[in-house]
Amino acid sequence: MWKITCERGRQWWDWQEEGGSEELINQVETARKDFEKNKHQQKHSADRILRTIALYRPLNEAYGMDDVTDYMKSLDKRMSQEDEGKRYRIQLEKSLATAIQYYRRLQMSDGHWPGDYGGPMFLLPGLVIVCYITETDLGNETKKEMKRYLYNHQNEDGGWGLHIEAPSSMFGTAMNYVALRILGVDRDDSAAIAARNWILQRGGALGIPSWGKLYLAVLGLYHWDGLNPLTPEMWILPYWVPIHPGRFWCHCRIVYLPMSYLYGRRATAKETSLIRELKEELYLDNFDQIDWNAQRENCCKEDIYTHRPKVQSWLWTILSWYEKFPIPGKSYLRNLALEETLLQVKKEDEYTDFICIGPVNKVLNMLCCYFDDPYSEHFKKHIPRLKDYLWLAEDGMKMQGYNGSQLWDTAFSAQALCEAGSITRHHFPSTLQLAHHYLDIAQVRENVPQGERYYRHISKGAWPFSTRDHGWPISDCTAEGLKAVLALEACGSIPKEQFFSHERLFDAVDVSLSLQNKDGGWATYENTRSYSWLEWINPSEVFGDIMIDYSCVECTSSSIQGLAAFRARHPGHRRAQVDIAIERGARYIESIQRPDGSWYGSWGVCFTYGTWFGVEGLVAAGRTFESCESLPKACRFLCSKQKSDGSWGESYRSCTDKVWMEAEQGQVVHTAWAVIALIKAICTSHSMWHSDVHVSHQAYHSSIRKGIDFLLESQLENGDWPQQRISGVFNRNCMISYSNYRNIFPLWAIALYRSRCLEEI
Ligand code: LAN
Repeated sequence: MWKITCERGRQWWDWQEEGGSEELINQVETARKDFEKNKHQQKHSADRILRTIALYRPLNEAYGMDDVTDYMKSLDKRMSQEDEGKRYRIQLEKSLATAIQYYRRLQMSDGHWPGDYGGPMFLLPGLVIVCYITETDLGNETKKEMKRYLYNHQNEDGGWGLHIEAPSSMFGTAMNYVALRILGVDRDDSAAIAARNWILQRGGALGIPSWGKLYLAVLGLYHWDGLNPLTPEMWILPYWVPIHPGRFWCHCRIVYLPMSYLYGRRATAKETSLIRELKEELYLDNFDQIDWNAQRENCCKEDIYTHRPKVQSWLWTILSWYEKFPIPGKSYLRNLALEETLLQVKKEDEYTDFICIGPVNKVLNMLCCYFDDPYSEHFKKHIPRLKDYLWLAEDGMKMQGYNGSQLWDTAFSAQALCEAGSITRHHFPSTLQLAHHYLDIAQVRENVPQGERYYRHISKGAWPFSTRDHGWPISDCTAEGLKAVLALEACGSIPKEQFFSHERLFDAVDVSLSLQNKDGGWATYENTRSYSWLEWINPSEVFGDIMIDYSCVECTSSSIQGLAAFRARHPGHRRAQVDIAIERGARYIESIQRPDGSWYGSWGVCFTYGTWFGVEGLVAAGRTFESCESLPKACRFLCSKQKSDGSWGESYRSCTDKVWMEAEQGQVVHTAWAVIALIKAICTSHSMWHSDVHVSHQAYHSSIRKGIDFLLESQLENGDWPQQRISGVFNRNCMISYSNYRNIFPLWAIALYRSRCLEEI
């Protein structure tokens, strides 16, 4: 039976030969069967293994188990007694109490909510390939579950997409085909045949996008001449050059870092019989007779998201001459560059406790260290940290997009729970205390030593997205962490002696203020360090807008909200800077509102998500419905997208196409975002209960009420909500799961409605 272990936010699955009651095992098996039966319709798993195990823990063993039996009974009783008008109020309370009663049981002993952070389909193959090359054993049960995952997410046409809901692409298909074969699936297996046909019908794996070319090249399955140069010498340019990698978005720089080391060394695995077989299976022609140089720009049409401008192709041609022809001093420069890139790789490993910033550089860094010295301690330290990225669900074992979303989910959960006010305070206080504990242990308490040398921004006082070990500071995680701490400490359930010291809050504010950009907005991890024309040299065909860290509505809004919440508590601290930062942030948000009233969301699907942040940011900055144009416009936008059943539903295609695309079915997460935005825009205006304003808000109120009713109707009996479509995104084109959103946001919306809009009835 599998066991999930959580400690200091670290969550990982272990296989244990013994254990697991028959009932539990049956429930897990049923979950697997249910998924498989419906895998082409519902591609998103519902984290049923974690949840089954978590709910199975006896009450007294799990933490935060305030006894609510009597309370739940009393609600039923009141429901049957009260008159119609009051019954709705109790219905809301009951919905919240059931939701919290369910959700608190998923909380772990360190206070965080674990969850599946899968979605992308190009990550697991990277891990499998690197483990193959480095001879790292994953264990039979893990391999079995990985195969299950690959089978479950193969599309009906035999291919795999960039993410679970995407149509098949060469990147997805060739990578996952190789992974299947490495995991021991025979070439004559029917899934393998279907996948190979998909690849060969499109001319073979020659047209795999650049990242795939790199993975194949290290395996010896693609010739290095077929890659556009990943010149490591970039790293020894002076920093003032606008194309210095230190100026890139951190994810971009830190993924191309190990790539350029591997490319610079042409690091290639030794040939095995499997690799010889794959050389035949992936291509139509004989591997050794392929004109590799002609493949540099070859990318399958199914894969292309970002089209290359001509300048980029010229750049690659010039750089490939540099690779090809003898130039004096070249090998000196190359050695210098390899030394520098390896040093940068190793520092990133150390500073993140070998977790690394994300799943791509995690395995590539590990590979660099292996090629550097397979017997080194440094390489070995990578291995136990692979588990941090693995997640088991009913669809199988996957590699997640990060080492989890622990802090992010916990910060939102805490705020939603606080919004439920007396319900949580009176009946579930220990869940609030535990959440506070997680926020405490997850805050970053120091800066990276010699940070600047490694292009790192300050991190002392920041919150990361996942765990303190990971430690990369993020603007909106810092802000949401700060908001959550302030909300928890104001709710009355946290003992005073456990409060954060003022210094720790001040540190968070310092980070927040330091991250504001010249344009008034906030980007993700760092300030914007270069120009958007760098996108002309974006080498990745499948991702958009990755070159620099751009200001976005989400990070700006969260940062404004964090600063505003802090200002209310400590009105004297850095007051002038805080005021100015908030006002500049609000103007930035106004400036990027689209003509239709919406905001484009960069990290969630999509206009619903962006508009929720846009509204919250403006409201936190003091804008009101009556005093500005942006809020009414945003509300009109949202209402125009409401479905007749009261719900909202947006497709992930909004993110890729940058125009509103309706999802056929109402989504609870979108409905909650829209409802929260409307409530914040409408129900917080002080004049709302004055007669004339009240009348003009009637339509909005009924729209909000219909949204709330949809959420109430969609709630399951045990307090959960159904898992629907994927709701997160990155780099415009790849979707990612936020498995706890289905609980957090409906709960938050209903709580908000109850606390702010009920005077009306
Ligand atoms: C994340 C996860 C968190 C996310 C939010 C905090 C929600 C957002 O508001 C700001 C951006 C951020 C930090 C973010 C950026 C891109 C990430 C790191 C991810 C979506 C998780 C995975 C993704 C990363 C780039 C995936 C690895 C793939 C590559 C193309 C390098």
